[in-house]
Amino acid sequence: MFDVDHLLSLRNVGSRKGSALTDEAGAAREELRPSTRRRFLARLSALGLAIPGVGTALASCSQGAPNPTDSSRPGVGRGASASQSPRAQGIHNPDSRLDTVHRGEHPTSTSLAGTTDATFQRFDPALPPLPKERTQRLHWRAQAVPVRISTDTVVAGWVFEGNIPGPIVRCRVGDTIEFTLTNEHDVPHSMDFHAAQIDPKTAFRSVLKGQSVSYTFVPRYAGAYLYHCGSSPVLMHIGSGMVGAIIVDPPTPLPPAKEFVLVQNEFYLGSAVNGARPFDYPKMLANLPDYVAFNGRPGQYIAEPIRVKRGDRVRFYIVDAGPTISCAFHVVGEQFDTVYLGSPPANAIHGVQTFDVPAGGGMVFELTANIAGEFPFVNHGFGHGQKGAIGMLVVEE
Ligand SMILES: [Cu+2]
Repeated sequence: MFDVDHLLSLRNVGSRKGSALTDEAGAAREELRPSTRRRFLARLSALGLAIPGVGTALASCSQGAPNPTDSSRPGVGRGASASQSPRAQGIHNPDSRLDTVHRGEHPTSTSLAGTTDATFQRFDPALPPLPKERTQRLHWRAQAVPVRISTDTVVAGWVFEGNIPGPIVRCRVGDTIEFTLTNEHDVPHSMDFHAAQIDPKTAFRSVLKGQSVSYTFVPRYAGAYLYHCGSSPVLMHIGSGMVGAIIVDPPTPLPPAKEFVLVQNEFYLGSAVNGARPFDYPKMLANLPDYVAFNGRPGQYIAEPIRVKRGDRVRFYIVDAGPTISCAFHVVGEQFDTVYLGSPPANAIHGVQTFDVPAGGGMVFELTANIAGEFPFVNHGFGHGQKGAIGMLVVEE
C-alpha cells in the first residue's frame, strides 16, 4: 500500500539555489533527476526514511487547507449523521471517577455514514497567532466522524471539532480559558487539558450524548500541552483521535521564530467497514500501531514540506498524544540550539541532537535554519518513523 516512489514523485521541490546541502539533502535534490532517482531511494532507505505506504496516502494533499481552529470548515458536524456502534452504546461512564475502571466491554468505532465525503486535508502545522483577548471562550463538540488520513485510508474517528487532532489552542500564562464540551456521540466523552490545574473529578467528568460540561482554568506554566478525552477506557478514547495541543506562551514572549505544532499520535486500525477503518482496541493493548503520524496524517509533510527561510529561528512545539509511544524528535542534518524540557524560557538545555517527548507530554525545540536545503524531521525511534512519523523541513534561500 505504501509506495515511496509515488510519494517522492509528488514532491514540490521548489528552489534550492546555492544550498549548502548535507549528503542526505543533496541526495534529495538528485532525486529530481529520473536517472538518479533509484540511487536517491536507496539512500533514503539507508537513512531509514523510506516510509511504507505514505505515497498514495498523500496524492490528494491540498494547499490552503482550512485552519483547524475554524469551526466552520467543511467536515465539522458530520458526526450528527454518523451511525453508532451497538457495542459502544453499552458503555456507561458518566463520571470520570470511574475512568480508570476497566469494565470488560470495549467500545469500538465502526461504520460511519458519509465516509466517501471525507476528503484529505493537510493539517496546517503553523502555530496560530496569540489572541489579543485575555479570556477565550471555547465551545467544542465531541463527535464521531470519518477522517481521511491518506488517499486510501479513512478512519472512523472519535474527535473534537471534526478533526484529528482537534484545534490548536494558543494562549498565554494567566489567560482565562472558559471551556465547554457538548457531546454529540452515543459514547460518553470528556476533556482533560494538561495545561489546567483543576479538580478532575468535576472538570474532567464524562458527559452523555446531548449533555455538556463546562469549566474555567488559568494556565500557570508556559509550554506545549496535550489535551485529550479522559473517558474510560482512556486508551480507546485517546487512541481513536480525541487529542490535540494547547500552547501556552510565557508572560515575556520568546524570541520571534517560525513556529509549528506537531502532535504525534498512533493509529491502530481494523479492517474497513463501509469504507472506514475502525480503531482496534486489542491492537492498542498490544502496542502495534499501523501508522504513527504528525498531526493525524502519516507522512503528510513529506508531500507538502514545512518551509522556512535561511536564517529563520524555527520553533517546534512537539506534543505526544500517544496513546502509548514516545517521540524521539530529531531533525536530520540539524542540531537544536535549545530544547525546553519544562516551562520556557527557563528549563532549557542547549546543543541537542534528539530528545524524547513522552506520551502525554510536550516540549519545545528550537533550531537556527542557517543552512539551505532539505532536513527530514523524524521520530528517531525508526520503527515509528517508518510508520509515518516523518516530515520535511525545507530551508529556502
Ligand atoms: Cu472520549
